[in-house]
Amino acid sequence: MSVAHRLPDACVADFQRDGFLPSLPVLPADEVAELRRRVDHIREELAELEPRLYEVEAAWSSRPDQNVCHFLGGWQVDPVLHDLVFDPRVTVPAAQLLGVSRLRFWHDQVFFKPPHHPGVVPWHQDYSYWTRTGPPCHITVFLALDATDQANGCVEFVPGSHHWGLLPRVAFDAPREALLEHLSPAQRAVFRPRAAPLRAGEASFHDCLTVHGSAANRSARPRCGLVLNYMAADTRVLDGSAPLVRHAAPLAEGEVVDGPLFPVVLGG
Ligand SMILES: O=C(O)CCC(=O)C(=O)O
Repeated sequence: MSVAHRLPDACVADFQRDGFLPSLPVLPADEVAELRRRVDHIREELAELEPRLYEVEAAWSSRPDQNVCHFLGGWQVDPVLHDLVFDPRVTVPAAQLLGVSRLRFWHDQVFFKPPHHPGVVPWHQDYSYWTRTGPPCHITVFLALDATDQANGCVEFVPGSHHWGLLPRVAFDAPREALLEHLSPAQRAVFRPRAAPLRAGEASFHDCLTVHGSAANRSARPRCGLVLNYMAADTRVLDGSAPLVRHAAPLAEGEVVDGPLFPVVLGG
């Protein structure tokens, strides 16, 4: 793996201990501004672009005043979002933290909270939505396209929760605390979320089993996050009953997740 963009060993140790790396500078201001414009464009044209995306969150479509704007597959409609998927400033630290030499793209997501908006992202584990692929060796990169803090609902992580095993899946529009009823008393006792504020252009990285979520945007500022999800290149299909994402060719159970929508982005 190239030496450029590699993280110090201490960052990897923190990630392994906590299940997340809270912030890493990734992109300069001009590139963030360009991405932000492009995400805004997709949001403005969402109705027209929807058929080319993987998914627009149904809970948001039906109640946009209550739920966070969330969609997947922007990399399929915008060339700058597309190229970011392969960018070593993202892929090198992601592979290093995941502990793999070959990294595969899974999908992208946008989470947008307008100013003064009540939408939350309930506590959840990403892998609870991804159990059709496995074993769990996936990582999420949350790239802030706006500065995020507790006032506008930055992401918060529960340190050590990546060691808790798989918890039940929570609906996107569930109450923020819905997951808590599924925790053991011991897990609840150490449930101490840590906010991960970011400057625009910084990213957090988290393990697919790390419990995380975010509060409402109480500020006058928008909060836009572009999320890139990756997995070990040898991740397999565990349920071949339907394509893994819209537009993907069907893959049989047991096959390696492969194809043009799931490119190997590092390690050939
Ligand atoms: O935007 C948020 O607050 C949540 C993001 C998230 O769930 C993720 O990055 O996996």
